[in-house]
Amino acid sequence: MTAPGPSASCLPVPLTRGGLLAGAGLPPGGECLAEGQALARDWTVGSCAFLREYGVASEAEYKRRQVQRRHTMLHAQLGLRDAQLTRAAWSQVYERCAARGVRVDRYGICLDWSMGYPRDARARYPHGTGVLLNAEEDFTGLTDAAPVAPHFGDFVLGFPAALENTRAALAAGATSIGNLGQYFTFRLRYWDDDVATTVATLRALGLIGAQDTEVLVHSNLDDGFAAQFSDLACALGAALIEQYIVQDLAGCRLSHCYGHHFSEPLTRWAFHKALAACSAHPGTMVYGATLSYTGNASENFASLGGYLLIDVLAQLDAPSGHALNPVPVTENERIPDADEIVAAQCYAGRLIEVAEDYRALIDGKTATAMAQQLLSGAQVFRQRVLNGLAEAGIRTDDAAELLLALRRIGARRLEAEFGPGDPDPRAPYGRRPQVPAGTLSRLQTRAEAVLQEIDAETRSALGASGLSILIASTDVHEHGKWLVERVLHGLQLRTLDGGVSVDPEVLAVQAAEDGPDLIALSTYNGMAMDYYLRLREALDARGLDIPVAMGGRLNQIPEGSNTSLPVEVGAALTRRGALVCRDVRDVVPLLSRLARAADQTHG
Ligand code: B12
Repeated sequence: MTAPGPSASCLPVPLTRGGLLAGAGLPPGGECLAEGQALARDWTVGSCAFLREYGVASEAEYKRRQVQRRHTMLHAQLGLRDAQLTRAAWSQVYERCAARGVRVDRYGICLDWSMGYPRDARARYPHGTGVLLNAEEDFTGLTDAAPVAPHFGDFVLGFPAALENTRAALAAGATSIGNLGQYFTFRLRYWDDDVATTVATLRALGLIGAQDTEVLVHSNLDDGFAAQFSDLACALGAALIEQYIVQDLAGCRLSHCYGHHFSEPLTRWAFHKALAACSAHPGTMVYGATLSYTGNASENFASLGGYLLIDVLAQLDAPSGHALNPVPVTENERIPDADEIVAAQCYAGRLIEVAEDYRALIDGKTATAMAQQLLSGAQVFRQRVLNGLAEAGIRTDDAAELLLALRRIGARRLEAEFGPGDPDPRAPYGRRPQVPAGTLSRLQTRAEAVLQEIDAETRSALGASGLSILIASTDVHEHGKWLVERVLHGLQLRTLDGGVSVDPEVLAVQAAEDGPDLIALSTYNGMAMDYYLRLREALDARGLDIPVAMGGRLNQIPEGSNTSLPVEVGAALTRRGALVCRDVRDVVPLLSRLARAADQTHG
């Protein structure tokens, strides 16, 4: 693979039109939408097994029908690297669940992230763990394999290949296409043309909006800004802003998903109520609370049962058309296989049957009050963001300008500038969250617990060491980075922010400029070895012998693998000189060693 040259590093942009749209050359949003609309003459929703089986024009129609019948729908996430294996799983999972009396209503396809690159350039870029569909027939091959609603959720909208992937998904009978949430946060490695990404996304939205058939534009809030806000009112506010862009400006129907980061029952239920109250169209799916999977399979069943019960009760209370996603309990260990998906779906089928009996035990008043708080905070956030952007000179009636400005500002800054919470210098982003997001508060608690375990002598030696650490994450996963930062701050160490989804060559440039004593990397995307070797090469080229600590998911998809299953590379990384960390605590002895070595050199 020969990837194009390194990208420029991302510095905070000034909140002015010049700063936010610098170097953009962005065409008007209306023009991009019109280009997509014109393509609707040639590209329309095709047939698929699901539409034929249920005699519906779209999944939205099916969803409304199921809501009327009070049928709780189920979503399964599929995607092995090999298209044939995915096709086999597509029919097997459906049939095996049906044999147990459980109907899987929809499948989300985990496309590989390299599907986001333009098709003709794809081979030159890195790839990940998902399935690659290179031709239109690959899409139809899947959607004809079983009568399950096809959901092309990831790596379609929000990427440079948005238009070509949307055309293929529509032709294969998909009437739910996403994932707009990814537009705001995901950066494909070695791809920095956010204007091309914006234009392609708007053209795809134009094509979707011009269909005679009802097509849902899907956005997973947790893939977007929701994972990063400390205030859930901002997460709901982001949904309202997306509604304004997608529905009011682009003329499409928007459908949201949430769930990964909603691990507490109360906020999960309240968020559902609030979202249902402000959504005009059926929701796509409620994602499993995957962050709560921290144990082995048996232990994770408790988490599965916990969030799923809330989701079923929430649907009985306020049916929103969302299908529920029982995530297989092995998810934190590896990408689940068909057996594990079937087991989780059957578990959910039984839970749906028994949930009704729990309804009388639940007093929804607290959740209703929190939902109200979320709704009012979200409205404030939406209005403040739009006013703030207008004041900065952004045309808020132009979808292209709005999208690009939001993406370039980022969640943290949006919350800091426009969040509904009162200013509070002790809060993560300078504002007291109205409804705190559990993810960040749990990470904070974890960091405090780690700090408490460190003895006073080590603390004072590290505090006095003057060491500086450059911290970065190799991909969109940033909680590991956040946790490490919190621990290092607690130890009074100097941290340098290397960013999220940063290319190795860019990180090496920053290391050359800042001269850190250690580079701390958090990685999750199945390319730990590839990334490390590229970083080492780039550091060597600059004559830098900086140690590199790595934590997160230390695995790698072997070149030429078609199973998509990454293999563990921790021991190989150690042999190549990386400092492998299995736990955030592991960084402490490393730093102590560095501090002692620095002492000896200077003393
Ligand atoms: C949250 C999450 C997400 C969020 C990330 C939000 C965000 N802004 O960070 C979202 C929803 C966006 C997401 C997206 C994706 N995800 Co994800 N995600 C997870 C999840 C649930 C948790 C990971 C996490 O943050 N853990 C919290 C940290 C703090 O805890 P920890 O991981 O145990 O880390 C400990 C140590 O390792 C250490 N540590 C971590 N980093 C470092 C660094 C240093 C220096 C040190 C010292 C220590 C250290 O600190 C922790 C405490 O000790 C995992 C599954 C799971 N339950 O683990 C999947 C997982 C990591 N994701 C996965 C995948 C495949 C994806 C997607 C490709 C899916 C898709 N189709 O879109 C995309 C990523 C695309 C891309 N371009 O990279 C896979 C990775 C597969 C693999 N490599 O084996 C996993 C394992 C799920 C799975 N089984 O399929 N994801």
